[in-house]
Amino acid sequence: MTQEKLERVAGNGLLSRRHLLGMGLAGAGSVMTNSALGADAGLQIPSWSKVPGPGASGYGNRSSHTEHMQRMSGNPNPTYPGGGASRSPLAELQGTITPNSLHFERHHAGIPDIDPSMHKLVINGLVRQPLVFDYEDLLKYPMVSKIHFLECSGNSGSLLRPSPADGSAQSLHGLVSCAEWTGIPLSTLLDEAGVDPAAQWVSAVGADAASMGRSVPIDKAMDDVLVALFQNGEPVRPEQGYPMRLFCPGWEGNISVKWLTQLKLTSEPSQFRDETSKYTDTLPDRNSLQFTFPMGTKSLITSPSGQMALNRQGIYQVTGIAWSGRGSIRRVEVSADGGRSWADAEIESHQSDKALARFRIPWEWSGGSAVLQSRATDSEGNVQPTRDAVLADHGRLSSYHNHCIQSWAVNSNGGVANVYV
Ligand SMILES: Nc1nc2c(c(=O)[nH]1)N[C@H]1C(S)=C(S)[C@@H](COP(=O)(O)O)O[C@H]1N2
Ligand SMILES: [Mo]
Repeated sequence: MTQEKLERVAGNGLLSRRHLLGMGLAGAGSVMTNSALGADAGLQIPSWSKVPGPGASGYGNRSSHTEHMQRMSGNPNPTYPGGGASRSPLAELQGTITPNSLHFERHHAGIPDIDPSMHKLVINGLVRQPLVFDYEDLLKYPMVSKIHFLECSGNSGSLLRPSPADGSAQSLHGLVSCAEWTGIPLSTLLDEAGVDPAAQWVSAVGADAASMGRSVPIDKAMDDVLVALFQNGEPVRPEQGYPMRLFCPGWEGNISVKWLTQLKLTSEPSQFRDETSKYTDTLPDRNSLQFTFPMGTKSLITSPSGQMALNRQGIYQVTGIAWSGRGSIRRVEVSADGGRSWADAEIESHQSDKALARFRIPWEWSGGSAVLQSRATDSEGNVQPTRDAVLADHGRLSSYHNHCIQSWAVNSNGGVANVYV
C-alpha cells in the first residue's frame, strides 16, 4: 500500500475501509527480510518448542502473559460493604463477547454465596396460582440463547462533569459488557402462573443482602425478558447473579436483578429504592424522570483510546464497539477532525439486536494533532448525540444514561486523552 494509492474518505487521514485488507503489510506487522528467513533464523528454536508442556487440566486458565488484563474497581468503601463496581478492560478486548471473568460488575451489597439446592424462585401477587421453583425445576424448561449487551445506567457519567477526566476506555466507559445469555423466557413462567389482567408490573427482588428490587412493566416482561441461568455457555457467574438473574435486553443494567428470588405481579410499580432515589434523571427544571429504561444509541473507539500512546506515524486501525437498547447498529461513522468530517466505518459480522457491534476503519496519523470520534446510528434511526446536545437536553444534575460521543485527542507526541470539543 503506497502513499499514492491511499483513498482518503474524510479529513485528517481517514482512509477507505478497503485498505483494512492491506493493513498488516502497511503498518503493524514487520516484513520478513532475507536475513530473517535465512539459515541462522531457522535454527533459533524457542525453549517451549523443545520440551513437552504440562498436560490437560480440569479447568482452564488464561496465558500467564495476559494476566495484566483485569477488571478495574474503585477503592472499597467501609461504610458501604460489598458496594461498588468493576469495569471491563474494553481497550484490550476484541470481537463483541466479554469473557465471563472480565464482565463488568455492579453490586449493592457484595456477592452472595448461594447454594442452588437451597435457592427458590417465587412467582406471586396478581396471578391465578402462585408458583415456587427450585433451580433443578428450572433447568427442565425449554431455554433460549440470546447475545445481548448489559450497561449500567451510570456508565460514561463522568463525561458530563465540567472538565474532562484523565481516563481510559475502561475507566470512563467500562460498565458495559456483552454475553450470550441462556435462560427461560419470563413469559413462559408467567403464563404458567396465569397473569391476572390487573397486573401491570412485575416486581423482581434479589437474594443479596441489598434485597435489590426493580419493577418491570408487564409488556416488557412478556416480550423478551429472560430468567437467565447460563452466561456464555456456563452457569451464570456468582458476580453476575448465580444461580439465576433477570435479564431485560437493552434496558439499564440495574433492572436486570441478580440472584433473582421473587417475581411479584402488581398493578403499580413497587417504588423500590433503586427506582426512586437512584437511577432517576433529575432534569434542569429539577423534576426527576423515573423509569428511563432503554439505553441510548452509543459507540466508543476502544483503540486508539485514552491513556494509550501512538509510537510511530503511519496507518492505524481505529476500532471500537457500538450498541443500542432499541435495536441493532446500522451505521458507525468516524471522524479524525473533531466532528468536522465523517466517514463510514466497517461494521463487522452479524448485527444482533441489543448486542455490541464491532467497527473498524483505517486511519493515517501523520504526526499532527487529531480528535477521534465515533457516532452510531441504530435500526430505529436514532443517532448518537454530541456531549453538548446531551447537556442541553439532560443537564448536569444527573449523570445517568449518558450516551454522548466520546472525543479522544491525539497530540503531536502520540499521547491520547479524553477531551471535550
Ligand atoms: N440483586 C441485585 N441485582 C442487581 C444489582 C445488585 O446489586 N443486586 N446491581 C444492578 C446493577 S446497578 C447493574 S448495572 C447490574 C450489573 O450486572 P453485572 O454485575 O452482572 O454486570 O446488575 C443489577 N442487578
Ligand atoms: Mo447499574
